[in-house]
Amino acid sequence: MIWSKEETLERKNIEEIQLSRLKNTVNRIYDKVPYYKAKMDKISIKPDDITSLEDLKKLPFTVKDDLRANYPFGLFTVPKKEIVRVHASSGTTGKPTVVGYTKKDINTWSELIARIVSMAGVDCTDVAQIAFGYGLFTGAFGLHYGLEKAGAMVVPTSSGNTEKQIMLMKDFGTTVLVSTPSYALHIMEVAKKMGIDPINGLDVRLGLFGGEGSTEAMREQIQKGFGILATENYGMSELIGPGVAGECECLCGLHINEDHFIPEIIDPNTGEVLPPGEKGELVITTISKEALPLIRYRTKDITRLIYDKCKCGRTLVRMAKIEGRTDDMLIIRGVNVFPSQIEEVLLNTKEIGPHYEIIVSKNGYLDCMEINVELEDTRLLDSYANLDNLQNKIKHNLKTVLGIDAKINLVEPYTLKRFEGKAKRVIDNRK
Ligand code: DLL
Repeated sequence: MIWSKEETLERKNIEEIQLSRLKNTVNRIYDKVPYYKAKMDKISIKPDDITSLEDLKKLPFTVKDDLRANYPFGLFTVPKKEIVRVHASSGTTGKPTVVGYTKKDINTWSELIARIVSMAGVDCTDVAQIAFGYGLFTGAFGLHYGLEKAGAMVVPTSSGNTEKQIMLMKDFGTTVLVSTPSYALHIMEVAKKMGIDPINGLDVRLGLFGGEGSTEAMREQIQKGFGILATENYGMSELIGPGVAGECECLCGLHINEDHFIPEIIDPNTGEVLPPGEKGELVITTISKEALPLIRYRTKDITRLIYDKCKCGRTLVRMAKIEGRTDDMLIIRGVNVFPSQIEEVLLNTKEIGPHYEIIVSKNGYLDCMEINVELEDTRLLDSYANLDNLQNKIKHNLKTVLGIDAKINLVEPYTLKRFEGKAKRVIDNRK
């Protein structure tokens, strides 16, 4: 279902909205945030210099360090009394990145989520179980209010407590699972252990997955294992949380809510804006947020934009599945490797399951990569020759894709760590 008319506007009309909102946003940050004013004054840009969308390029980028430098509320454009909610990103070191919302921001957020969940096929007959952690993370609360707005019955189980999660799923007739893709895999596996067939024993028909990257091969595993349509949605705490973009039922890229976010793709090394369709770092300018508007925020996520009209009728530009993050890229013996490339090869090998771990270390001066991956079927362990063949096959396929060697360790099922939130599959011991 198409939730709002803005999803199908002609490009010219979308751009009119974008320009008018961009001008308001630039005026707002210049007037209300001394840090932004100083940044713009330094390069002699005034809000009046922004007269077209092309002028966006003249504005400076914002990066995570800008938020850190202004911790906790320094980039807010409203006094604290107008903030009704804060969330924070789960920074592993130091202080988190804090984001704030006015009442209007919270309404906008619910509206955008209602849009993306409707895009994926949710309606008022659905029972949506939210298996993201409730708390400072934006995932659970963001999806919660938007799903309610779309009319679904929300079951706020939060993440973890997987057996109980599955029991409620069965008893309440959950039709929509909201989680990270890796937690969905784990839920699937635990259901099987409990003697519940994820396909016939549960009513789940749709997944709303996000918060972390995953490959098409992973999507296929989840779709097959659960018997569901696995859609993906994208967002980031700094930008609003989930709600920036989402997939419709055509599964051909994530529609960006362009009347609220202007996307650009840049070369991450030079900062130059790349021509339409080229792959690079996604940069987003928020144009409707009150409390914490961000200009040209560098997401570090790598994707490309797709401008052709989607079969669903929406005209909103789509972003391709995120390929990785500029800070996730491993450089191994001089070769750039994205964990998603490894995942694609592993998950396309039928004898192994979707659970793996990448370990990078140094042997003297030389980088070494080792991959632990679980076998799907323990029977392979009985034959040394079969194991050896499989190891060599994976090694060969990885070498073809990456151009480098990796040591493959095939391990027994259920031996690697499982994740209830965002998965951490890379251990880089070189750091
Ligand atoms: O993960 C917001 C979110 C929650 C989005 C739930 C969707 C669903 P952060 O914790 O700030 O916010 O992490 C943002 O997560 O820059 C991406 O690298 C990654 N990410 C989020 N969604 C996707 C996705 C939330 N669909 C960071 N595909 C982003 C790939 C994703 N990566």
